[in-house]
Amino acid sequence: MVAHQSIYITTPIYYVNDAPHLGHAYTTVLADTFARYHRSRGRAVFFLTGTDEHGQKIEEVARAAATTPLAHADRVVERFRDTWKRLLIANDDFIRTTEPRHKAVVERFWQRLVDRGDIYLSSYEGWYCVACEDFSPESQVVDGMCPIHQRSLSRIEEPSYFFRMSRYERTLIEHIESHPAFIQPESRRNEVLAFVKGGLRDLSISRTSFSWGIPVPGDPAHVIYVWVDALVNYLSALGGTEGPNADTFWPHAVHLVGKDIVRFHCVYWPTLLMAAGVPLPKTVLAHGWWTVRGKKISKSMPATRVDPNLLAEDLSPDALRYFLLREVPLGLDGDFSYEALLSRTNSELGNDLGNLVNRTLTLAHRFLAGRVPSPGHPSELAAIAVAARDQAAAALEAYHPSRALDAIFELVRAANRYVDHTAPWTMAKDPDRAALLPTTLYELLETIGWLGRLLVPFMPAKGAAMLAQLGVDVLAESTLPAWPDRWGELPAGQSLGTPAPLFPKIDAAKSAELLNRWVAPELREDSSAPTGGAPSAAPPKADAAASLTFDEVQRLDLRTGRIEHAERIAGSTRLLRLEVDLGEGRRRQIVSGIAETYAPEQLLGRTVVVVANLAPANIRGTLSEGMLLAAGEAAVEALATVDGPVAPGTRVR
Ligand code: ME8
Repeated sequence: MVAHQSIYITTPIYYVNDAPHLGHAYTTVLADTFARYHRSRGRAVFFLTGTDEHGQKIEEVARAAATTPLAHADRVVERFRDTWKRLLIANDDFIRTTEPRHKAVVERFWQRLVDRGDIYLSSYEGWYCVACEDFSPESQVVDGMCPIHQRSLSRIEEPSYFFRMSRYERTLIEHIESHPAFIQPESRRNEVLAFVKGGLRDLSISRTSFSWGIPVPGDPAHVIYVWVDALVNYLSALGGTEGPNADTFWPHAVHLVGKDIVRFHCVYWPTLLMAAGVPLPKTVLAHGWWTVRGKKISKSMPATRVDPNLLAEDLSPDALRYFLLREVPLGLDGDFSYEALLSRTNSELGNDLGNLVNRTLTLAHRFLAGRVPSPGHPSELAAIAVAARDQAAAALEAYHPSRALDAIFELVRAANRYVDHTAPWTMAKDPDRAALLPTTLYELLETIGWLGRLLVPFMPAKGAAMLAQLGVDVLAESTLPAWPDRWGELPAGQSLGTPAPLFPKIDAAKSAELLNRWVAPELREDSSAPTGGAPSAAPPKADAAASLTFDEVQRLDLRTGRIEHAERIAGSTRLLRLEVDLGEGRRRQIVSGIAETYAPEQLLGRTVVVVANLAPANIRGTLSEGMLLAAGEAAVEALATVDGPVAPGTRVR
């Protein structure tokens, strides 16, 4: 449970160099889901998103478009606002860094740092990447190029104000070490700690070679470094540290960010706040990247662009949100596939959830004249619903939305089994069971009410539609639908709404049509093939006859690994959880389907061959970071090993 009953949830403020893509949608949907969940628990929530409009990058894009930076920003910001509306994002505020309210707070913030003696004038000489809006350490520069964006760096030699970041190195290390919730997940926390322990240098925080930014107070030849300007947005949206909302919401902040901007949020931001004498935010929560065929979705890579607007329009915003939240555990990277989106929509949303609602409502109209019956004794569904609710709450408090959805869909599946085994349509004709029919349907209707309330944070429109089909006047509830509390609250006698499919089935022809609309022609699997086959954006399917190039084989990172620990995974006859030393200074956890061939104790100390660069996956709720090679067709017959002693982590080629 959150100790404090108010919570401030933020997304990064996005650059207005181009329209939002799926990556931006992901962070914003995560933040909206957490915000809606906390609101449904009756907590005070302030949810902020916005746009980052200053800096060299925006100035350059505007110049290329023969317009002014502000005119450019005015145009692009509308695309962000439209997208958030389409994705049912209910933010409490939207901040633009070009607004006077922001500028005023940035200027005061700067002055505080000056007053503390933490800003001094010197000169900067080094490399700068405009795409990163970041200085590139000499050690990372290869042939004058940015290693992330593969674009040439600018050599900068100019006077610059510096922030005495080095002063705060010790205090930052102490803060991170004594506040485990500050940087999540833990892997990011360890990275940041290692970075800070490597030594903090003072930070160049002003530029003179362009002018699109907030002028340095008292020295307008300089503009304030865009990251300092941008980070302060989290305070300026509250009206500054003395602002009307600051008392309630600062420092109860959870900053949601992608892993690309962890350093800015976990090193620059906290040291700047320390210097200004402002308490640090409670949490920086970093998620992984969405990729397309292994490449990060990014504005500068048109081939990876996935338009969330199109997907939300063609499916529903709820289906897209569900997919983003369910597909990848928060913190890991995920490869996006249109097929996986369609498949989850059809199976989990259409077949499992949609059918449950539809058949229950249809039965209630047929046998109960469309009214909620009186409740009888609670069935097994009541206990399952309480467990699902409590697991979902615990998962959301710990920022694991995919786990929360898993728990909620346990209830969906249990309710479908309940329909199957009670078979209410046979009850009316069976004199021994006819009296049980109303109670049975009550249990199902109440389950749908609970599901609607549990799902509203994830799928606001469909959750509300489920409640509306039960005759709950969603709009009349004082706030938005509340998290479920007591079993049996659906009032007897209430008129049910008309059943309508929540997620209409997408058949093969419709899928082909949608893929045609979504996938750019150059990205289709076989763009030269005669028409007829459904185009696909999924990774190429293995073709028995196809041979791999040498480069393709080289992409496989095979390594020797020593098994340090092995145990069975409860509830599975096939799976073992292994801890394997790959010479990385930490053990990798690998889930392996070899339990029918090997007992855990047989494996300890063995050297095996591991696919080390397999994308991490969640198997039965356990993170698996690699795969063991083994011989055997359907069943594992023997593990692949090496013929002689080698150190863990040795390359196998
Ligand atoms: O960095 N997968 O803005 P930005 C997942 N203005 N998330 C992604 C993503 C992907 N492939 N691509 C982008 C900036 N994101 C600064 C922020 S905050 C004070 C200033 C998401 O437009 C993710 O949240 O480059 C990432 O951190 C953010 O968009 C970067 O957005």
